[in-house]
Amino acid sequence: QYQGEKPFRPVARVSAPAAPPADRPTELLTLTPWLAPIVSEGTFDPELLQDMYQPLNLTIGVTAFAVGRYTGFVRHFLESAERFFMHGYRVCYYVFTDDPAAIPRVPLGAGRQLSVIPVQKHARWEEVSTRRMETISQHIARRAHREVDYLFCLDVDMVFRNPWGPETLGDLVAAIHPGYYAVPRRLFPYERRPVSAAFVADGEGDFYYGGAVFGGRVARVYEFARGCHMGILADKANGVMAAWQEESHLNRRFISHKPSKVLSPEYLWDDRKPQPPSLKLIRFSTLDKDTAWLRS
Ligand code: 2GW
Ligand code: MN
Repeated sequence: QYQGEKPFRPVARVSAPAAPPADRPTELLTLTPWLAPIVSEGTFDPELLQDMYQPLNLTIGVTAFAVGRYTGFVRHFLESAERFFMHGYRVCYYVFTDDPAAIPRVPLGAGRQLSVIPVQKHARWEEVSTRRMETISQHIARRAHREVDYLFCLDVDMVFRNPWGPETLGDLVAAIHPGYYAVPRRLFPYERRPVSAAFVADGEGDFYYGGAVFGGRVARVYEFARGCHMGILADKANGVMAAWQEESHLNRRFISHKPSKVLSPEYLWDDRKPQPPSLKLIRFSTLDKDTAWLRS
């Protein structure tokens, strides 16, 4: 079992060649092979969506975990969400933390509320992120299923920079990982050991999704998170930790339970990467954080 430091994931640099090689388009697909839309700027009509979704009077939930030093991200996360996330909709933020007193009371717009939910702090860093699947599914079963229609589960070390609206709503929603949207499938960092429940064989897989963004109808998110949690538990019983923890399990599950909507890297970017020309808008992005300090 892996016991050491979390390995630093090298940031894949997107070089900008004068002309892209013919076999590697820089434009993203707009439809998956199973005909789910891949959402990016220009693929939807915001006014039409507004007219369709506003009358439904939906409530959108957000989960974010802020354990240990990650409480320091909450203010920026919430303030930016207030500016850009689901403007004009009812929103419930669920912030899970080991230190409720450290969560800032950010002023929220009308119809938007914050719930701070205490969780224990796990000693091992792998547990902090892998336990999220368990906590999310329990929270949906106990409470969120009554309070929200859709739920997004997001990393907290990120900020919103541009509007995130009803174009993101779907039964089961995944986001393409910013490091792998232009990478051939054989290089995707899936879990490759058959001993793991997250195992992905060569030739399997569609996209490499990020663990930092997933969501959908609350009942579907329940099933999804629970399924991932079961895989994580099975691995734990076998003394296995998947290559990228719950992100590996999420990727495994999205192969057999295809997302009905896929978000382009506009919705899951990383400030440590230069913005490629094919990406028109960055809506939600990982901050360039001091990884060593955060995890010490
Ligand atoms: C995570 C790793 C090592 C040490 C601490 C933590 C940690 C994470 C923590 O101390 N406190 C905490 O609240 N978290 C939460 O887990 C927080 O919400 C954070 O955004 C999330 C994922 O951890 P993070 O952001 O440090 O990991 P990344 O940005 O490398 O995330 C990718 O890989 C993860 C698996 O290791 C997850 O799948 C994540 O969803 C991915 O984006
Ligand atoms: Mn993160």
